[in-house]
Amino acid sequence: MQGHKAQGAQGQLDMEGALTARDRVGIQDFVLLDTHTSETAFLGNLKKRFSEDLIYTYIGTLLVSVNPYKELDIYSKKQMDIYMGVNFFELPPHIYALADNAYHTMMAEANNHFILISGESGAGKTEASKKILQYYAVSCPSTTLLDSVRDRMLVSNPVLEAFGNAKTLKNDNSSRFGKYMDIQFDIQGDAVGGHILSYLLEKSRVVHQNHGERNFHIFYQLVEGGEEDLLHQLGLESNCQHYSYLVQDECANVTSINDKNDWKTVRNALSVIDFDESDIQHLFGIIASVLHLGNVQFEADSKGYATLNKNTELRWVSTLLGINVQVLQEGLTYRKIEAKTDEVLSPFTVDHAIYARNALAKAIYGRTFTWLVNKINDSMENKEPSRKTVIGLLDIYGFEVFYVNSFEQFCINYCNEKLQQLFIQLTLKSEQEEYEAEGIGWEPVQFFNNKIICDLVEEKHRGIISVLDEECLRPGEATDFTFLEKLEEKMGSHPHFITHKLSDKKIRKTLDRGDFRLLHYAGEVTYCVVGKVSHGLSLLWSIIHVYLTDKLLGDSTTDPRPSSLLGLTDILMSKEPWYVRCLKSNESKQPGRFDDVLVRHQVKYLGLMEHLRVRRAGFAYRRRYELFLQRYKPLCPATWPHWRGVAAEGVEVLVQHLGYLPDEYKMGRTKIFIRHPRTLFATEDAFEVCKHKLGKGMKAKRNQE
Ligand code: AOV
Ligand code: MG
Repeated sequence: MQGHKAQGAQGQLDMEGALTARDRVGIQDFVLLDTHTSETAFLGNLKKRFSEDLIYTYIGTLLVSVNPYKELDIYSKKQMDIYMGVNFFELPPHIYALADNAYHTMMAEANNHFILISGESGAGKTEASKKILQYYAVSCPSTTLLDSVRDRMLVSNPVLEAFGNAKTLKNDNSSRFGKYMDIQFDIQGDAVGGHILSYLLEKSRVVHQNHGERNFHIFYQLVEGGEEDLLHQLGLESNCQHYSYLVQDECANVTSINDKNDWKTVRNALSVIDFDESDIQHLFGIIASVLHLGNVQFEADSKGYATLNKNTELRWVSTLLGINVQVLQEGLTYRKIEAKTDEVLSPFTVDHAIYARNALAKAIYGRTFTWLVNKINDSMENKEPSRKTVIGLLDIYGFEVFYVNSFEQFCINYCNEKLQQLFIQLTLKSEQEEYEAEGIGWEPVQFFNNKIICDLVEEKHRGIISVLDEECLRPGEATDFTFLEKLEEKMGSHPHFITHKLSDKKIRKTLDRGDFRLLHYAGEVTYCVVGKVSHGLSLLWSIIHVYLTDKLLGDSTTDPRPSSLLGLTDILMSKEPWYVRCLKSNESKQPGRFDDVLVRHQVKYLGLMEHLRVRRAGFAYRRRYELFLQRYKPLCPATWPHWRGVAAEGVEVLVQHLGYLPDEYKMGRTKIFIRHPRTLFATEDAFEVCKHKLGKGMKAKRNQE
């Protein structure tokens, strides 16, 4: 990514930058909007741009993206070239500009960065993260060796999407796991490796899907697209209707999805990431075993205990997993109880046997997913010990509300709550605290801090997770209802927590006795505690509690284990942040439709207006006096080659010389604050020219010598 300006860029700049065109295309950076405090003006600008297919707009360096639900011709190689090495604000807003800016800052400052992509389900996070990865993979300088690493990084996407994404009511390709990917760059700026962490795969989908949703894509791809030989070896029929895990809601066929083609893509991708034939057999053997397991049916014997009526399916599971069929059968129909000297087998009821079967299917799938992520990581690993910097990409599942919300939604929405908290801490809060610390005059901006909701969930001894922990320590005594009662006892008066019992008459009508409702930052969600979807087993949440401790908080007793969500915050806090805020344009996935109410709601809860206010009143750039002076001192005779006084005074002399207007900058205790990026860019341009001259001068001098 060389620092040259491409020719084509200027034409576009003129088109969008000219005042005459302003009415048509709106303002490309909200910071420059005249009526900056008005939400209506904000929405008007977004809508105007959206109607011209301009889906990206800045708030300073934050990128707002509105899902167009149609293919736009803005992601070509030509477009990438246009954005390469060009200053952020010189071109129309683009995801490539953000990617490029993060890259150049990383190179200039030799530090680590991350790009946080957020927004609700279907808003365009995964698409945005793919565009960023493509930009790095395509634009970085290339060698044959690196090409293969880059190919692997790129194909990791279709593979992980096949196994970790599914059709939901919100999104035909919804991520059902959280993904954090580090892209590693060497000292020359080449992309040389990658590493993925996965979070909280929604395993329950393997055995149960809500109305109108599907299982993970890979099942349909295998059954619809799998070669005859392969299906034969796996004992599968090429018909989704045959598998009970796939037809719970009869929506196997979705117009936007072509399972046959996707199968080919995944097969090719697997060979790129070093899957040999035996790995492939192994992988799909496991996937097939899950489908066979789903078809294992139980009947009640005369005492009401579970028996297997026919065991062809079980034989396939046994063959594919290499487990003795007898052992498998016993495992599904009996519980082993350890007595003093020997083991006693206690038979399951049909409900329990189904539960055990489903638990096995989920465990198998979850482990396979972790194994797959590890394999992908092996193939992208860069073993060179040289120094590297990274740009991390975070793409998790978005906030979601369904008709019935279970423990999975609770985890997903809590994840989103945590990310919003991180955003608040890093932008609204720390920004304002810094002005205060630096003694910069400042009118504080009010914002809603969602820490109160994070605490409600995670606080030690008092939060929802703690209560669940306690209940899980009382096997046999705790039930769904005692859990709910405990919550009511502890949270009773909390402004963000409601249950049937705690609410007034009007709200009570909208709640069942087994529900609790949280007022999340992004909206209200009613969670069902009682086992509506679990064949009436008691303490549903405690059963999947393992999932929580294992996946959310990290548990060293299970291995291989996925990553802990709490660790993620630390990973991110140690890096420089960039933000992409994705907005959903309409609920019906229609191209070009902009639903004002829906977009306004998102603008509100994402805190975009507050962010704009802080940005607008604040300063886009700040540098420590020493660093600023060190870099730009050649631009002023009084500071070049050395300034012998205090750094802050040197900076003052320097910026006076450069003609900074009083309104353009402020001098803090340790740093200079610059209001608009254009001021810094002008200085940077002058510096480039000066460097060039200085370089020539030094070369001439050397030649003379
Ligand atoms: P998400 O990642 O935010 O949802 P996606 O990135 O999967 O959402 O986007 C959903 C769909 O919107 C995609 O499949 C595309 O059809 C369309 N789309 C999104 N961004 C663009 C774009 N820039 N250009 C064209 N179409 C786009 V979730 O994973 O459900 O939270 O959990
Ligand atoms: Mg996604």
